[in-house]
Amino acid sequence: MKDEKKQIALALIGQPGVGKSTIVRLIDETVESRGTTYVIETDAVRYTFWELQTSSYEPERLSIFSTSFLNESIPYNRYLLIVTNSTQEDVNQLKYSKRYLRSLFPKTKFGIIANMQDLKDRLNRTRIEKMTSLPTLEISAINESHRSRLINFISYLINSESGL
Ligand SMILES: Nc1nc2c(ncn2[C@@H]2O[C@H](COP(=O)(O)OP(=O)(O)OP(=O)(O)O)[C@@H](O)[C@H]2O)c(=O)[nH]1
Ligand SMILES: [Mg+2]
Repeated sequence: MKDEKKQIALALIGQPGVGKSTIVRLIDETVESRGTTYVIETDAVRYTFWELQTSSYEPERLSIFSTSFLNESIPYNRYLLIVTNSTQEDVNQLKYSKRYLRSLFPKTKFGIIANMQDLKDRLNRTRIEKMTSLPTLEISAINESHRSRLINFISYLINSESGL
């Protein structure tokens, strides 16, 4: 029989050290990286996670990355999860890059993972959603008890029409 699993692609992008790899490991600590991607399979779905480190959302790297991501994912079955350390500075950069990101990632649903909520002076979900108009998850990826929040957020993005 042919492979009829649903294919979902999720790109985690964000500045160096904001917690992208920790987030993938929070979902599945045994996950193995295949080059630049990580694959997590359930009976019905194959989730492929991509990770891109981007300093200041620089255009060259982003456009190279988006070309491969778009080539290897299915329109509307792909997600861009922008990971931030939730500082004012990082969220501001993200906010100013949003329009550009939208142009690079068509037919892609967007969400924000507002990581590092355990550290001081972090913006909360309400604040970030106001600034960016994107659905946002507050999390601390080093906290294993936040795993279900992360899974629920991803399920919510996958099952909702908002965020496009
Ligand atoms: N306090 C705190 N530390 C975190 C959190 N998430 C990740 N870290 C730590 O931050 C460091 C960087 O995390 P990574 O997951 O490697 O970050 P990354 O975005 O993959 O980094 P690059 O791949 O280098 O761009 C590690 O030491 C993590 O343990 C968090 O929510 N709170
Ligand atoms: Mg990493």
